[in-house]
Amino acid sequence: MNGLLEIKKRILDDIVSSGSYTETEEKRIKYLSKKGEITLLFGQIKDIEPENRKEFGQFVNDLRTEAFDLINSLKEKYSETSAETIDLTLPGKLPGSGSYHPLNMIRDDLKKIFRKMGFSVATGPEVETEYYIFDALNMPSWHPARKTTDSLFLSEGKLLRTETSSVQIRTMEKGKPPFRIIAPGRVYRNEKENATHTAMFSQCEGLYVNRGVSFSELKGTLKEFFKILYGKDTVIRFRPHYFPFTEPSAEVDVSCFKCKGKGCSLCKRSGWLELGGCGMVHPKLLENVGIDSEEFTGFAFGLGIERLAMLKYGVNDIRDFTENDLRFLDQF
Ligand code: FA5
Repeated sequence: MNGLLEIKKRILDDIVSSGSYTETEEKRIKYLSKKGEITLLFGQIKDIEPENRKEFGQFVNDLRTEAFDLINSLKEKYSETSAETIDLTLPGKLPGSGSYHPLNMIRDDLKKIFRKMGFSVATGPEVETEYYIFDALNMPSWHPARKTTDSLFLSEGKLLRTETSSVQIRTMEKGKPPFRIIAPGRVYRNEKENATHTAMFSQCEGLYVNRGVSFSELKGTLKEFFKILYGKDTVIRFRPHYFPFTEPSAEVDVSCFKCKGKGCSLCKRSGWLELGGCGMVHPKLLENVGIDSEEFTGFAFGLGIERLAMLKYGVNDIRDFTENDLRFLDQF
């Protein structure tokens, strides 16, 4: 037994003296592998006198357990601190960073610019009733603009809003003039999709109602907005148009930022890009919400948010905004 105790002390001292993870592993191989010293001690059991065999076997077994535990705890210690397991020359892993969606960025720009001009932000539901989309917007049941082809109807006479103009009515019926609001939000149309049209897109409605509001204020407001958004050299033009809810009405074009009005593929050689509709609020709308149209006048506009973003970021296909392709989104 004395000899065995010496062997035990030598082995355990040798293991404890390991100074690294690699050295500890070498000791495991030296003592506990198939041909390791402790493993080989088991092979000697058969040579021991029968009366001592049990004691010998127990001793070797305990030695193996002790050596095993010791090696494991040393390995644990070295794997936490050892430089061998941490390669300091590897480049660090940067945390993945997200980016804002370009439509969110342009919406934030819109809100910031119009807030500075005194507009507050209003909202309305995307599921609307025919009253807010048609009747209150001066499109009675016989009106051709009420055709169902580009509206998406739901059950119980409800429909997905086709334009944010419904928020004009919802805002005005809630209070008394003056009103000065913008209403950015999603709209839906039963449309064939292409590079400039999608069935789901966003608009930003604008409404200003007060005493003595004139068309020149509408022009000034939009002119200022586009200059802040696209730069001071931006030129806009108004083309006469028809909307049932404004009179007079116009479409607003912005000089193509890409070719500076000379004509290019983006603006289809016209030098202009159509971004929205606008006009003076039709007196019928004011009357529909109980506002005296002799006393108050107003202007309204509706801008396509995707179109604004296409211009700002030079995006040639509107569908890119909703495809969730990270190669596109990572650029912003
Ligand atoms: C309207 O929706 C009117 N409500 C705008 C308005 C508001 C006029 C207030 C007067 C007063 P329009 O259908 O032209 O108008 O759409 C306005 C803008 O939305 C367009 O100029 C365009 O920028 C954008 N737009 C229209 N249809 C689509 C579409 N399918 N995909 C993407 N953008 C669209």
